[in-house]
Amino acid sequence: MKRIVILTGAGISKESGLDTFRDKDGIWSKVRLEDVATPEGFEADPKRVQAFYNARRRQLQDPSIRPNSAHEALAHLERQGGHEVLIVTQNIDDLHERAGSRNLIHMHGEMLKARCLMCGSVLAWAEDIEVHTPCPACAREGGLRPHVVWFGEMPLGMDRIYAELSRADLFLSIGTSGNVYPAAGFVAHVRGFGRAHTVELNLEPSEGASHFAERIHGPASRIVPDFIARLLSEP
Ligand code: BJW
Repeated sequence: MKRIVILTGAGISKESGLDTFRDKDGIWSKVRLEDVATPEGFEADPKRVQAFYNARRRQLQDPSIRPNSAHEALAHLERQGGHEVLIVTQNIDDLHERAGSRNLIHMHGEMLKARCLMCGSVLAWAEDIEVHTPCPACAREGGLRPHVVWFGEMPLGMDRIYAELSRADLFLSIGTSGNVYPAAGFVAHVRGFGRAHTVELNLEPSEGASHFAERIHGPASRIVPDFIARLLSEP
């Protein structure tokens, strides 16, 4: 039985039809991250930020957007029960859940949740949020925002994530460019304990590729199922 921690990023959802951030045609080639992914951007123009997330929330709920074989392989690994599996995803989509993964931390939040800045409630949310949409919990207007983690904000679940990284036997990093901290530093944290095997599975070498003991490059829908099949066939 291995303790496996799996970090995922936008690349795992690319073949499901969701854009990555830093690829040539990615989200940051169309909008400035300072405008839509910082608390300062939200304060300056909440309407623009809400419109950006409203569009992505609607896209996520389009029937064409479905988990792909990489999400499914990770869910299969957890269901098999032979290993302790934790997925730490930077993604705000719900494709891991839809594939069947249950032990999951959304460190950058969730697109299908809203948070009220007035009363602190976190609510399931599938509709558009307008600037004056009242909070269903406290009825006040102007405080609802996407439940996502912007630059300069503290990612979620960090205590549990670092505890699990410290105990891991195997660390996989899938579909992430290694540009954004603290996630980009997880591999160094794991290696600091000197016991876990570390593997990068990405379309191309990431920023931090040299920190991984093993590197496998190609589309997630192919390399992740192959890797999981190999793992499950080990004695
Ligand atoms: C495929 C594929 C296929 C394509 N198959 N692969 C200097 C040093 C250290 C830290 C910092 C620093 N300066 C600033 C910081 C902190 C900052 C940071 O990291 N900045 C960097 C730019 C340097 N980080 C933060 O602010 C974080 N908070 C924090 O540090 O808190 C501590 C703290 C707080 C306050 C005060 C002091 C300390 C918060 C980061 C929040 C990130 N938020 C976003 C947007 C919100 C969610 C959303 O709208 O979706 O999260 S940014 C965006 O980047 C999103 C992602 O989750 C995140 C990571 O992107 P990801 O997943 O890696 O995507 P890409 O596009 O970059 O890469 C995709 C990869 O897939 C590529 O490699 C492709 O090749 C590959 N790929 N197709 C397999 N088919």
